[in-house]
Amino acid sequence: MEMPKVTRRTFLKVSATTGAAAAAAPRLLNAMEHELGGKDFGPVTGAERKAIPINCHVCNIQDGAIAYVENDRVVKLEGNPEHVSTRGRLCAKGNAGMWYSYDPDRILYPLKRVGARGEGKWKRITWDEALTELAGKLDAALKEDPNTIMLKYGRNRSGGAVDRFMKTLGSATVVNHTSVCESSKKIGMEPTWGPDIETPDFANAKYVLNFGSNILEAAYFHNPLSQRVTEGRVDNHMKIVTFDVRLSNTAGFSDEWVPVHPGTDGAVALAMGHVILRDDLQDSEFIETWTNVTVKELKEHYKQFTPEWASKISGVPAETIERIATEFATTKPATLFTYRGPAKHLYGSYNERSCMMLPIMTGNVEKKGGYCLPRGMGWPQPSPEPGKPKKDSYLAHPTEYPLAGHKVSHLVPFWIADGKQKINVYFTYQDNPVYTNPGAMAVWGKLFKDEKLIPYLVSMSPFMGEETALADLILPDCPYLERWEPESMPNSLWPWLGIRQPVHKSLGESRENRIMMRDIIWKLDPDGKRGMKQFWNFKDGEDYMRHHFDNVPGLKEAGGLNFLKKHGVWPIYGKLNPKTGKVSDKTGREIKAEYGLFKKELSAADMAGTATDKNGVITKNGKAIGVKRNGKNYVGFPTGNRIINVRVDKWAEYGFNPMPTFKRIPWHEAMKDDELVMVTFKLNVMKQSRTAAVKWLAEIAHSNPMWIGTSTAAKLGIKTGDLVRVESKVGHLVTKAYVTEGIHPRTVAIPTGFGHWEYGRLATLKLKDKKSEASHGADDPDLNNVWWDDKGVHPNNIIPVVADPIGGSQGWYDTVVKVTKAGPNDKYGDSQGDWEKHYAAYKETMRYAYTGDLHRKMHPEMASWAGPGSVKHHEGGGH
Ligand SMILES: Nc1nc2c(c(=O)[nH]1)N[C@H]1C(S)=C(S)[C@@H](COP(=O)(O)OP(=O)(O)OC[C@H]3O[C@@H](n4cnc5c(=O)[nH]c(N)nc54)[C@H](O)[C@@H]3O)O[C@H]1N2
Ligand SMILES: Nc1nc2c(c(=O)[nH]1)N[C@H]1C(S)=C(S)[C@@H](COP(=O)(O)OP(=O)(O)OC[C@H]3O[C@@H](n4cnc5c(=O)[nH]c(N)nc54)[C@H](O)[C@@H]3O)O[C@H]1N2
Ligand SMILES: [Mo]
Repeated sequence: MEMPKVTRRTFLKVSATTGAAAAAAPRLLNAMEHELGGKDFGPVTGAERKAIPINCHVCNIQDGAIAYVENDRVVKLEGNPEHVSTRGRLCAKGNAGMWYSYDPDRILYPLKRVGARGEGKWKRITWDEALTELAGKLDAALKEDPNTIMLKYGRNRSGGAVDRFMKTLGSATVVNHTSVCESSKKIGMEPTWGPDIETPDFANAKYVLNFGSNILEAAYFHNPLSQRVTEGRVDNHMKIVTFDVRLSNTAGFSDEWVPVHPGTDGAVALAMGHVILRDDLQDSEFIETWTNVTVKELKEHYKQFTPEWASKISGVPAETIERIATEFATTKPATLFTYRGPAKHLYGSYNERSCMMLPIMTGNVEKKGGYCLPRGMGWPQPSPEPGKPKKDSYLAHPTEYPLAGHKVSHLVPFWIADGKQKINVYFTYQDNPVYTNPGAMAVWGKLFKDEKLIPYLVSMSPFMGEETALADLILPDCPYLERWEPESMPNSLWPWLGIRQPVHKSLGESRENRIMMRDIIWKLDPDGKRGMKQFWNFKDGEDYMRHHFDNVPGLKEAGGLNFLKKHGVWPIYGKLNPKTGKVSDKTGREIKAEYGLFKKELSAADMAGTATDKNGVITKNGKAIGVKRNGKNYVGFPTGNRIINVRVDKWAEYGFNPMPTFKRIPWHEAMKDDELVMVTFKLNVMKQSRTAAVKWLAEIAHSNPMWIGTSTAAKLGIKTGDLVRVESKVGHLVTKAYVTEGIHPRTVAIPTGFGHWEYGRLATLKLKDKKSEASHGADDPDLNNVWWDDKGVHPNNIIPVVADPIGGSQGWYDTVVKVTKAGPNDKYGDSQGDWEKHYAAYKETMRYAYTGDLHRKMHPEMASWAGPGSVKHHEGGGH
């Protein structure tokens, strides 16, 4: 039996934007289905135990899981052994996911604010009262301008429902959280090869370069990828080299940890490229065939990036750069992985592109053990679908950041304060910028307390997070174990579709997101006369899901949604061996993943009605669908010209360097001897703010001392456990020190996910407080067993906004600080940010935008660029 094919159409979708397209999915192997027989009973309750497959949503990896339920209560969560990406394994967070449901401070009823914003005084109201009040506000806003209705979402996995809701209202004011997440990585990758992420084939690689991703603890896909890293190391003697400012657990698991000065990965990667090209170790055929530059041009361009130059900037010895570059280029197959380390800086997009050039110039793309395109699947949306809003929104598409396709959400409060756009109703959904964004309470808290700027704040949330606590109206959403959602993640070489389904009855009066949004629309348009109701004709969440899944080719024949309800994932490629991770058919023969997706040939039917231009680009109905190379018609890469763009002409239009390059962070260059760079990082058992109330995780990690290097600490007279004062240009905090050899001497690092001032009694350690009358029926006796009294310190108040002028990303790892021993008036947990100073930082960062004066200063070459096609090779080399 052969492996189900990833068809060309699937690949196109996978690689195109995240927009939902119909899935043309692999053929299902019915024969491989497992029939579960018999019944299971809980040893304690004696009740029947049901096993319900879902996709996890404690963080955002969406691992395949199984919920075991007795008497309508979840007793255990485990990995789904049929899931081809996560293969029966779930991380610590995933195992603790039922505490999202059973959080004793969970919000179970609609709440209306009665005190001042943030005062914590609420009145329980009925759903009808809540919807009537909200509909009144929406009506008024719609009369003025639909764009005055804003929705900002964070971890949105609603499968298109949130966007549908806003389109139904006719508003384009939809903002996400991607600019505080990884957007400059995406913006570096997309114009280069199409998709916004890679799937490194660790299991089959011989050599791995990891720039700033904590694969084993965080990163996208840490569970599926860490399994493959382990396989590669154990079964394949793979070597892995990790560049990080600190000794993360991934760095510790690597063969080599190379500490870099924050923000300088791009320079190191360029210098490695220099060595590879200088020594003729590149894959010339791949470059000439599949990129838009010649080897000659590339060699010429990379001449300036010498290891000595990069060494001065990054602190990585030139010999190390030489050696690792040579090892990487001469060990095949090899791959690269990056995450937020290189990307979360002023010029993060440049860094990402410089890194991804390494697997490209060595021809490791889409090879077994190489740097592979992501594989995922889409699903159709129910029809009819609402059209695009009539007017665009500044907040969603700020003109100063034309290349930042994933938005610049962290500057939104300043833009609202500056009057760039008027807001009447602000919806928040799975988002907590008051805690998770730069400036935190000092910026977002100030915005939300201002009733002139935000007249009406509605939170759809099951939890009293820092943002929800400032709302006027709270609509109790269902946590992930109580709702229907479609899912797919390109987290292995095997594309899949999955679902979440309610595994127990929703608690209290909570309503799952798509039903809550449907009810809002129904209230606004009860008889359908406004034309809104037609888009929300769903009986319930399951009914909505049938529109997604019952007509997907392949899945349809297997049973559509019913198949997914039973298995949680589709397709089931074959029998998974949990020990080896291998998939085999009935006869025991291995089913292998496919490679070389860009080299799939277009069929005669595909070619019908196409035109091929002088560069070989094949278009059909005005859309590029492939590229002709060496007489063959290939599908190519999902870019505009179907090849890899080493030179991104679009960037030159706005005065950015279209070639792989590096720019220093000017304020890092000007750092004084007593200044350090503060970075933050994620711990394996915490997920930003969302895990705040999960008691099993809090018991493992509840505080976050600041890492500081041994020699640096010695100079400052600081020992582990000492109180330290950390001061940035926008504020200061007081925390404890953890002295370690495992960090670059010019860097300090604080884990995020701690120091809550809202999010219930456990997160805030206000254990003696009474529970709110609007929360859970039964209290949790474990709240009396909390033995720790340190909740940690949250760093975000003292982190200023920085926006990558290209990718729009927040420069989380750019903050310059001064660290001293705490003084007599400093108290542990102090954390002060100042709106005026944050505002000044916002003004400053916008000067780097392509319209700003610092852009012209940083890119003096701008004037001499004649635009696309006639690019001169400047930059790099020492400034
Ligand atoms: N356990 C857990 N897992 C998670 C999450 C979580 O909160 N907790 N969050 C999920 C989300 S939303 C995301 S976006 C991903 C993020 O996944 P990652 O990007 O892997 O995690 P981060 O901790 O953000 O940063 C990665 C590393 O970058 C390092 N670093 C900082 N500055 C630099 C630099 O200039 N150069 C280099 N080379 N390294 C640097 C940090 O020390 C850190 O170890 O993780 C996802 N998975
Ligand atoms: N200092 C620093 N800050 C960072 C980062 C960093 O590296 N350093 N990393 C950033 C990254 S990578 C990211 S992605 C962002 C994440 O930022 P956010 O998306 O704002 O944060 P989360 O904590 O994932 O979740 C936000 C809120 O969603 C709500 N929520 C949780 N589950 C549900 C649910 O089922 N339904 C509804 N309706 N609401 C729910 C909770 O109230 C929670 O507070 O944070 C960023 N913040
Ligand atoms: Mo993220």
